[in-house]
Amino acid sequence: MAKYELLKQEGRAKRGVFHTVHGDIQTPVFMNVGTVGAIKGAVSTVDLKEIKCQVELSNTYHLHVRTGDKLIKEVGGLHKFMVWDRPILTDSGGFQVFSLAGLRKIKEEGVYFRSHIDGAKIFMGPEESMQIQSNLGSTIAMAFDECPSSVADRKYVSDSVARTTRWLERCKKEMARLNSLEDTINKDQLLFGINQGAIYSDIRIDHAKRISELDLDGYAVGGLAVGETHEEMYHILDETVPYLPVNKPTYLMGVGTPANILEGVERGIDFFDCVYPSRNGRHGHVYTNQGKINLFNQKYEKDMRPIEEGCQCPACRTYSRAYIRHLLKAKEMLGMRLCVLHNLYFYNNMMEEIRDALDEGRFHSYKEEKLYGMGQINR
Ligand code: PRF
Ligand code: ZN
Repeated sequence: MAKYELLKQEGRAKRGVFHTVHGDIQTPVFMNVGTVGAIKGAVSTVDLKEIKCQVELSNTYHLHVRTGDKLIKEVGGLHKFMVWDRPILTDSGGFQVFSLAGLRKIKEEGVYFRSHIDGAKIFMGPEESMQIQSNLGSTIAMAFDECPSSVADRKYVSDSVARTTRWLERCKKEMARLNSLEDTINKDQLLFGINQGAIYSDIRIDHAKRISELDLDGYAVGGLAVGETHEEMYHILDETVPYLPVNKPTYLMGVGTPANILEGVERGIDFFDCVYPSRNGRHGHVYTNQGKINLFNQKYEKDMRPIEEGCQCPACRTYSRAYIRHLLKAKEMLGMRLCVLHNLYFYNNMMEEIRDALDEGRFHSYKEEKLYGMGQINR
């Protein structure tokens, strides 16, 4: 059974549909980030259905250290716990351990670290990451990887990538075992491998070829948007994505701005996720087709227009820039919430526009128009 159907291509850009037990995912898609099982900014899973969200993303590491995956399994899994029946992707914990946890030590078997919540000693390796994600019962589990720094030297990156490959083989084996157990929440849990290699194209390409042989359910490009320039990121995508299977979904982890997403789609990416829309929303920074605006700016004081004219999001359908600005200044939670709802809608809606453009073979001109409107390119 082919899980991913490639519906159309325009250059390298892909329009596809990914069939999962929790429903179809139309790609390209943006995954809405709910790290601890909730979108920051008081956005509920009921809201997510109103803002065109197809996939929610949560984190293995965060749910393991707080409340715990065993408890979540006992109450029926993450879907039931957060009341969300559409697909959920869980990140493996590797990246979060490196960015959040204290005193970490990387060994062949996995990573020893201390929890950022209470300092407790924790060990996480490929098997543990798969076990936690299996307890959560997410639709898609991510492989346990190391994301080397963008300035790591060649020798470090090459050794790290070799270890990440060995970890991936262990993830695949453990996932198969867990999916065959009697009391597993989601016996159809899918596994995506993650390409690494920092900014070394040859290491990236060798790794992409190697992991493609493992016939996984999808492939991510990790280790980007970690300090390198946008041009370096686009170059790595140009070089690497052609070595990932075209008949499987591709995922660019933690990316990015609307412009980054348009450039990623052009280079063959299906899945994206990023905290920007929710984080910016919480600070009153909202996206429009004319670029990002800061609602704290005094010029919006008496502006009774919606954030974006014609936007069908819950904020714009009802409230004005002036009122939302007032709420933000008064530190009322509703202000934040409305901005986050608008921003996520903007991202999810842009993905729908991208899919429509691909369906009609006009992605390239759509992209140029969008970037020009947002002030990202000159003409
Ligand atoms: N690995 C994992 N999660 C990630 C990344 C990665 O490299 C990134 C890099 N942008 C974001 N999230 N497992
Ligand atoms: Zn809106």
